Amino acid sequence: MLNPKRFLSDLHHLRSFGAAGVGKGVVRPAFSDPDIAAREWLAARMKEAGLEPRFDPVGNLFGIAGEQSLLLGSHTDTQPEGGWLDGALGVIAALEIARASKEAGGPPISVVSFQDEEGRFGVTTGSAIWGGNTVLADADPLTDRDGVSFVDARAKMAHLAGADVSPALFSGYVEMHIEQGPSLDQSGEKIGVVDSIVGIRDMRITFAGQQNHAGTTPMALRRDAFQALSRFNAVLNDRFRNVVTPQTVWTIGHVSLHPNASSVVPGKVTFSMQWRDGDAERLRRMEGIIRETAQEVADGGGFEIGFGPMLGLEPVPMDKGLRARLAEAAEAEAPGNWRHMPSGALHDATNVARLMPVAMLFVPSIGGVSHTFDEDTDEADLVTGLRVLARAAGVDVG
Ligand code: HGY
Ligand code: MN
Ligand code: MN
Repeated sequence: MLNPKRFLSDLHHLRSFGAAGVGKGVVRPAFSDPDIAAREWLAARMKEAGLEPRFDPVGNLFGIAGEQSLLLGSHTDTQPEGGWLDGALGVIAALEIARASKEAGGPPISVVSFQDEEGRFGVTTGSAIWGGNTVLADADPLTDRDGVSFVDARAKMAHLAGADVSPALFSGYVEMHIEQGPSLDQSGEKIGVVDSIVGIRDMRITFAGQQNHAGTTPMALRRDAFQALSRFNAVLNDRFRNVVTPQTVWTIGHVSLHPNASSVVPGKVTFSMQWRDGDAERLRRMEGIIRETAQEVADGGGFEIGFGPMLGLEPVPMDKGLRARLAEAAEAEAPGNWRHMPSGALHDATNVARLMPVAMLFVPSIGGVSHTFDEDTDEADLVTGLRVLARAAGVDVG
């Protein structure tokens, strides 16, 4: 039978791999020692549950229940500073449901923890490769913010890696996740049934000017890379106003300034430029504005400009049939207290949608925060999510 205590205990145990910060923080980036240790623990737990654990060549870990099984899961890697639930919730809920179903002689449920969903190297790298949104040859040269390549990082898991896992084993994919935003927390609703996942674009931009002495170089003669970034950001925000909706988001989240010293006019800046929206055409228009603005800033101040490879995923609707099953289960567990909603965060489900029908459900995030040590959800809400997912998967909830 579905065992919420065992589910919560496994979820807390997973947090012990990379536990950090105050509260329930975790530092477990893809291919770090805690990430690999967590995956080895999870593989053992899958085996105990009667599943066949298999790592694929990029570190995605599957627990296979048999052919034509429903696949449940998410990811167990974290952001450089993350919470205990982002990804982990969907994987451990999947484990509990697969285990309970086996014990009760229910339908076969398989489990997955995708690798590098948080994009240390790309955008949802492990599932993007499995789903065919990118190919290994293109992913291998991608580097993290310290210059480590994907191919070198995944070599750390070579002793675990096996053959590709065929998507033909699975009939569909359902991912439970924390919302990571404010909607459910503010409304007091317990479940979000996702109707679509937004699209994303992500690239690195470089402005190269002239590194020089911060005391002797007159302001008019400077080619200061920080000033270029600052100007680019201000002009961009202004130009986006006519194009975006209240749901559109864009972020400069990583900045590397060279040489990053108080008495040196910075000669070079490389930064991440990311934007997300549910409309692929709007994403395209925003790309045009970004490239044009960056070029104008560069030309106006005498900077060399560099654009890195553009990574991205298209907006994806969820499968109607699986959505209906989740909606029915949500109504049974939280009558009148759930909603349909889009996902503003990216998820592995986007990539898996190329292979099979997919759907997602959300539980509330306290204060609407995630990608921070402060991320949390009431345990009662986690259990409601577990029960909705189990019901939708056809597993006895007791
Ligand atoms: O950034 C995202 O949306 C996800 O958490 N990878
Ligand atoms: Mn996640
Ligand atoms: Mn995340």
